[in-house]
Amino acid sequence: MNNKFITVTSPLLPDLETFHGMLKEIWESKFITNNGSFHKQLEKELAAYLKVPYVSLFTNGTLPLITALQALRVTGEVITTPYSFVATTHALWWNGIKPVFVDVDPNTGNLDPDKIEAAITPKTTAIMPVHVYGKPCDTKRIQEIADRYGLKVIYDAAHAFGVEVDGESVLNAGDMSTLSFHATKVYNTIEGGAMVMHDEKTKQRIDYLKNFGFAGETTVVGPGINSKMDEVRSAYGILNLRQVDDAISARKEVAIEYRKVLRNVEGITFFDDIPGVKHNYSYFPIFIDEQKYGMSRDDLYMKMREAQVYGRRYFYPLISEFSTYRGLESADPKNLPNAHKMANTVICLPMHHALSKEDIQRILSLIVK
Ligand code: T4K
Repeated sequence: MNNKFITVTSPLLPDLETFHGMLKEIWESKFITNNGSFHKQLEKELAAYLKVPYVSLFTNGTLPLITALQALRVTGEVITTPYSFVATTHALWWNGIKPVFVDVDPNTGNLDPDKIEAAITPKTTAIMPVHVYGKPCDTKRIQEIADRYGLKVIYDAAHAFGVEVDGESVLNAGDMSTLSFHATKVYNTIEGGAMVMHDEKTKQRIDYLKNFGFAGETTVVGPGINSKMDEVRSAYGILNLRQVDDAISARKEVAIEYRKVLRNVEGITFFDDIPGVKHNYSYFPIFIDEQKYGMSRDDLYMKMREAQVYGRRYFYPLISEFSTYRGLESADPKNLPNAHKMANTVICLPMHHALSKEDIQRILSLIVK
């Protein structure tokens, strides 16, 4: 039996020799951070690749969320989803903002637009949805609600690198979108992230804010933070951008193989591609109906682990179940039935560019009985 570990993801790595060449340039220039030439180049190349007007690079995907809330002066209460990675809600907490959890649509896992209005109070200032697993939110309906109530919209697009709807980047929705370039993401800069904005003035303001608020050697325009990306990771990012399309194509092949087999397994469901959407295949979540499948999610999860296949239960437990948040009125499980059901039944199967046909068969053989 093949006992090689199969992990939920594996990072896309640039060619080492080419990277060495770029490191040599950095060493020679001695310019290793603070808006250097590779940083500038990567911001430009990313904006072109992602089909967005402006990109500001960050040192991870959490700080652009925190900074976006600061920049838009969001206060009071923000409507958000419990079905995400904790960083989404932590960004609110770090700004002294009260998260108000709204349930998700079981067909997408994203914030259910039908349930947003009932959660709006006089203290609500913004909506912070997540394109979970890279599946686009209903951005049109969310914007309509935001416009009606005068709310800001910040998308946590950590999973939505390169996702398009009818040829338009999903990152252009709302007031701002944020990305994560963590090692576990479709596109990575080891640690890293970015903010996408619509106009030059906002880009300028964000660039000041991520550099302590400095607008010149002696001018500080606001209480900024340090969340800059350095030259080494910018260079790495430039190289990874050249191979990300191939990585996404390889991921798509994995999704095709999984779907072909799992479609016939009673009690297992998954998301299909949505017509008109360019997906990035960042995750492959399956949902287990214990009654129909004849085994619980956790038993299957453990069975896979024992066979060295490490899926992950993204996103279990729900954010609303963590001690920081579970005292909130909106964290009551009765308010979040769909999110709870998803969190209690999900396993994200291994999904990355380097999975072989043999790996895929090994994973599927553990699920198909
Ligand atoms: N918003 C959303 C919706 C997010 O999902 C995230 C991050 C953020 C915001 C915040 O963005 P960042 O500040 O992180 O940029 C991971 C990631 O750390 C996190 O970035 C990600 N979401 C979250 C969903 O997953 P873990 O704790 O599951 O990662 P870990 O270390 O267990 O890695 C999973 C597997 O990946 C390992 O079993 C093996 C493989 N791996 C991992 C690393 C780090 C590698 O092969 N090489 C590696 O270097 O959190």
